[in-house]
Amino acid sequence: MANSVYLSLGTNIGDREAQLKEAVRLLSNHQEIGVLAVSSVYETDPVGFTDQPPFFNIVVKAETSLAPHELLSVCMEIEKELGRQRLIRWGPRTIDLDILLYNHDNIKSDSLIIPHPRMGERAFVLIPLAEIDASLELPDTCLPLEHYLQNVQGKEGVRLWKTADAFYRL
Ligand code: PH2
Ligand code: MG
Ligand code: MG
Repeated sequence: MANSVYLSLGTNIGDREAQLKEAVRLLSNHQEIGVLAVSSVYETDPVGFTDQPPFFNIVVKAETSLAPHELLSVCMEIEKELGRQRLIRWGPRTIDLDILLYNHDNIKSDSLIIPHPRMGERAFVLIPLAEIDASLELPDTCLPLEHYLQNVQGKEGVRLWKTADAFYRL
């Protein structure tokens, strides 16, 4: 499974912890995905559309033999399995799985952009991502994660809720 990927998971309706766990379990059960690391769980203030409940967010590091679009399909299947309904863009969801990074690749198609176009401005992505691998660099700008972490707004809206050890055992 030659490709290294990072995924962002978020949820703000239903049993948030159970849904995160189930999504990680479904990822790790997939034949062509191996989960390598799971961050702590953070409770985060909603960004974008702010009139909605707080989120739980995590980042997952995985290896995969799937191509980027195949991985996207698996993410969307898991969202469906967990009962996601797409009602409002950036609105409440039982689970959202976004591909952040796929190797050091830059990918642009109608259905998929990697690195995730908003990851550099989202503290709820950067903080759990840095917990797993602080030495990453974003492939589009070739700037280190540290650069984004120093400049990002809203870090106070990202609060540790449960440590990685207590949340999920690999
Ligand atoms: N996801 C969004 C929009 N806003 N805010 C937080 N805190 N966490 C998210 O996962 C999130 C969001 C769109 O996917
Ligand atoms: Mg998203
Ligand atoms: Mg999404």
